[in-house]
Amino acid sequence: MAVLVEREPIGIFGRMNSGKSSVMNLLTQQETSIVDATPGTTADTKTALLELHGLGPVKLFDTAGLDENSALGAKKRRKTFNDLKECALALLLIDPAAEEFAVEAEIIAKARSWDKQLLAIYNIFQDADENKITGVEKKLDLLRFYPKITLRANAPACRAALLDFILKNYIPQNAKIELLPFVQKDEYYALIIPMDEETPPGRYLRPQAMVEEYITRQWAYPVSFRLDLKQARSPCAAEAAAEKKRFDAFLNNFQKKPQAIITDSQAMDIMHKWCPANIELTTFSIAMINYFSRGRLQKFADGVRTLRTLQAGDKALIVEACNHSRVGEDIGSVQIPNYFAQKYPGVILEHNFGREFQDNKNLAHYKLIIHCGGCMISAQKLQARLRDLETAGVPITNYGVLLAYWQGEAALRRVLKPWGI
Ligand SMILES: Nc1nc2c(ncn2[C@@H]2O[C@H](COP(=O)(O)OP(=O)(O)O)[C@@H](O)[C@H]2O)c(=O)[nH]1
Ligand code: SF4
Ligand SMILES: [Mg+2]
Repeated sequence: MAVLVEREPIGIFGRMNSGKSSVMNLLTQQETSIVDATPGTTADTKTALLELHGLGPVKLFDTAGLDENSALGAKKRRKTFNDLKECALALLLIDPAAEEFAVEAEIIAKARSWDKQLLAIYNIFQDADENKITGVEKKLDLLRFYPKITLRANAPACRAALLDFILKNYIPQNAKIELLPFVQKDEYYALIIPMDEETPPGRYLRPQAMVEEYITRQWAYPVSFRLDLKQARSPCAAEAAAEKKRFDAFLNNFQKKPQAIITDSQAMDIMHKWCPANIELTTFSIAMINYFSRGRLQKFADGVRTLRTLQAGDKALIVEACNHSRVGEDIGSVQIPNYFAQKYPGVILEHNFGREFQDNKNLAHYKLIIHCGGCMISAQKLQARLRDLETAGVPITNYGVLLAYWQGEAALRRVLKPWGI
């Protein structure tokens, strides 16, 4: 069956006469758009379908300038912003010789609020313009979040450098990533799902549903085990032993042992001890963050090391991507804060739920970000978060990585191993 690959939608934005149509033609290697010194030459968005080496099928949008002050200009603006919404990547053309950068600031602000990737292109009309770039960056503060290139849009020789720049910095929408790359056909996988009295009936949480569906789709067999966490952690040895016995019986019933156990991160304290050494172990939260960050689990594994350097007075931020109702022994609002109170007294914990993170202007104040699995936000949004944190120089880790780390180095190594880390 043929798989339909979506074209990568890439738009070219900027003020009139900044060289947008020239960039369009540079990329298509033909006169797709009219290039002319008359302001407002590109009246309507021009699109081109092409294959870009290394990126595959692309749909390019050459848009009208956003700074035309007329009734027609207002219509062009609406059209252009609709195009921006449709694009995954915005190429922002900047003429460093411009006097002010209101249009550019507006494009960046819109691209940010829509979680678009953006790459800035300084188009040099005269050699002297290159010296003006530092001035542009002082006036356009938000530019610091984005990669930049300097070129001459009307010089065919600049095409290779521009393509290279796009390839290096753009994370394609079509980059497919496996949810559980270690899953093999005809093998069993045990899912550890501790429900408590408050867990809403009727459905699995999204991470559980995604993992179960993925394993089934790979012609493998997901098998769920409801772990009674309270009993497993009971101070009464007999009670804890009874739960352990139930779990052992579950595993012993398999003629062929499960290849891996995927557990709720909350149960890492138990599973690290109970999961036999010959069965791999990882968590739902780790699977989610790796998937939605498009394979950047290593970054979250590196981030957890920051814990060693935390001191009283430092701030850490707990981020939950959705506003789901928080019940019982919730990881973000109960487990992690309790643990911090014991292990890192004096470290200040703050929370962002749902959309709060986007509006948080103080990211640079945190020593560490602790992010949930992120299953309710788009990969695009998570990429935007990672980009901002990288610019601010703030490390990030994840619930699953953190809860494994707290069980010791061996537990951390174990949950990362299935991912080749
Ligand atoms: N010298 C020079 N002229 C350029 C460059 N890029 C574009 N132009 C000229 O600037 C004018 C506007 O270019 P165009 O691509 O139509 O800009 P748009 O309005 O942003 O689409 C045209 O006369 C181009 O030939 C460049 O890098 N150097
Ligand atoms: S977005 Fe985060 S908090 Fe919400 S269900 Fe997914 S992993 Fe849990
Ligand atoms: Mg044009």
